[in-house]
Amino acid sequence: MSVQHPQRTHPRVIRAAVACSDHQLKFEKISLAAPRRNEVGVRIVACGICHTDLGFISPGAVLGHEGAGIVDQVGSAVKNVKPGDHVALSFQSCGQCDACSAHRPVDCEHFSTLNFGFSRLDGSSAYPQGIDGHFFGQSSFASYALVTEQNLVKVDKSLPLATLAPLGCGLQTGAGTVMNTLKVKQGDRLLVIGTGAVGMAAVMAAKIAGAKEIIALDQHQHRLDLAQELGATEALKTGRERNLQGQLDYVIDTAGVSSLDKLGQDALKDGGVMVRLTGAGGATLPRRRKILSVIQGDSVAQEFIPKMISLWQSGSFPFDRLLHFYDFEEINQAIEDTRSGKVIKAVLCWPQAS
Ligand code: CXF
Ligand code: ZN
Repeated sequence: MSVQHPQRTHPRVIRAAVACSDHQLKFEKISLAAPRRNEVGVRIVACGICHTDLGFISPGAVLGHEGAGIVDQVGSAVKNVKPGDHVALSFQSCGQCDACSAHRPVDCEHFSTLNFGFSRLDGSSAYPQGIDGHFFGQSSFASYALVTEQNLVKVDKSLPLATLAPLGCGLQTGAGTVMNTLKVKQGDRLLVIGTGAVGMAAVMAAKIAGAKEIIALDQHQHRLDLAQELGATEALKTGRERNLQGQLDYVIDTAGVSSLDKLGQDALKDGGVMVRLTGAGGATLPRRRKILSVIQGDSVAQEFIPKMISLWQSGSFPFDRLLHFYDFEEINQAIEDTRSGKVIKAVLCWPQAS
């Protein structure tokens, strides 16, 4: 006989880092509605900071989209997780449109609303008036988030949740671009512009794929040094680039700086492919080259996050070397260090009850 747990139906009080008019984030106690039938309440343990969060800071917003935590409550229609399960969170998709049915959640017809609309798909909000939540279907700069089965990935309880948190966006984007979108193979030559978390993940994935030349370009020497430890065969400092004209199979632009984007285009061989992970450039294409705009490395999070975890466990994807852990209370400092480039991937952690 199954034991029935009473469902909590009233709102709960959570702590959330709410953006203020001075661009600082301040912790507030706010109420959050109980999960609907398709929703999952997750107690957040940690959350990475991604540059996309910084671009959406506006008064009332609760950002955060690289959350990881423990399932606390599930709605009646939720099938694949139960309270106590550990989960990593990723981007949101509807699970029902043509693209989702075709196993391409990055092309979900509701991608913009679900990830950037600060509401559920039907326009409602589980947050109080004046608070913009549901960012990427999670708003994980908080002690608790309401998610769905589409943006959670169940992970083994023995794994460190704070380490796994950034897999859900930045690392998935960089590694997925190399493995899923470009399918880089042995002997290929590529340039990675920008060695933040996305670029570093691309470098590590290209090494796994057996690329012959992995050139990293960045303005920070400390990042270039780490990129070389993680697999880059050559490091180029911005402003001191060498001539790469027509030499490369692939260019991955994670920086979105138009002069570097142009350098990347010129570096491609005929038939070469360039991926833009941020909007930049707009130049014409006099030669036969392809420029792709890629979201989340064309990943299905439920497949790609376990793949990254197993590559990490085998030692070939040492993404933990990119992480700097902060207490959640230090969120403004962590944001400043992310903006300045002092840290590659800041991860905010709530204190854990022992
Ligand atoms: C975002 C970038 C903008 C399009 C959706 C995905 N990736 C990471 O934050
Ligand atoms: Zn992101």
